[in-house]
Amino acid sequence: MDKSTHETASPTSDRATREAFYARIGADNLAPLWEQLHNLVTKTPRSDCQPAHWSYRKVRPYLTEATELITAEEAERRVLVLENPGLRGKAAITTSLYAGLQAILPGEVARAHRHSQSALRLILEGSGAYTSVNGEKTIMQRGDFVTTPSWTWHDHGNDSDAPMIWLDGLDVQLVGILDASFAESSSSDRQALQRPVGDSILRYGNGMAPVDWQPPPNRASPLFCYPYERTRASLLGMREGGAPDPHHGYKLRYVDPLTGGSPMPTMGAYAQLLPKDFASAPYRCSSGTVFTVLEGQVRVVLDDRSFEAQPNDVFVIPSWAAHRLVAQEQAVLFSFSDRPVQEVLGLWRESRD
Ligand code: 1HN
Repeated sequence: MDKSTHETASPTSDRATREAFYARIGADNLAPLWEQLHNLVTKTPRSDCQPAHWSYRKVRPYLTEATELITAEEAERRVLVLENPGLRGKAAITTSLYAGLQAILPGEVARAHRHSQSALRLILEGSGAYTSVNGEKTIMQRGDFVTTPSWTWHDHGNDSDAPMIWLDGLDVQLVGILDASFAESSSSDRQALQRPVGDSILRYGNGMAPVDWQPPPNRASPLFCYPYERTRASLLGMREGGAPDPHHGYKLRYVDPLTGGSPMPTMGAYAQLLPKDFASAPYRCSSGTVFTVLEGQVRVVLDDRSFEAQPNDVFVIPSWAAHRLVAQEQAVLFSFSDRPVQEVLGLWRESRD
């Protein structure tokens, strides 16, 4: 722009005059966009979410203490929330997602309820506890991925002889920003079961489906348990069948077998195998992502820090944070993010450097 034109077009007002104006219009619920525009529309994502790492070795004793402090019954859900250091007080691990570690002792029950928020679980420790989802019980083993889609009744119980610990992931913040939270408690601790254990895997998990199947209103997969045994077999098979992707190693996404979409509309979940001595090329995407290590150990390298993640550790990579994954031994990672939401809205991006 021509300098003289610019100068004549510029109103002259000092900071104090402007502040006084902002204060006056503020009383009428108005604000000047020009003071905020650069923060609202950034060239690339700017997140308060920080990279963070929770060591299971450090957190596990706190979970034991929590089991001595409060019963699952009193707590409703006995969970230690993994709070992102940049988002403290918001029960958020990324801007859009919640994560926590839940402990349930032998004989305990976490009573039935349902809510708009979708939840996923990744079993970290113990075996033989159950989750029941909409009338079907599933017995869980380490590494199993289990969903409780929006508005499905769910309760957990531990009929085994050891504590059971899993990672919970929920779309709490996403549902919160939409003011779309509804919840209901059941009058009974355990919901009535309507189908035998394993029914949904037999109906939907064998490349077939009941002939008149119609998609449910919550748009979630009717398959709600993905046993680790099968996931692991697929990853190992992929390793035999070709070279790894330079950014991801051998990476699979969990799918709704009826649609090919994500198991729940608001969260995508993934499992990946990094072969021994694999060092990924730098990668970033617009979905803040929560990872946990199922096998091996992984060095996570970001621009300004790096850390070593061991089995059952959880770590989070914020939106658009470039990172590399380095495996000195073969490793398996589970991860989840809001990617399906961004994709359906046409927002999701990645950069493969
Ligand atoms: C919830 O329902 C569970 O059912 C766990 O196990 C964690 C965190 C926030 C809101 C609901 C569960 C939760 C939750």
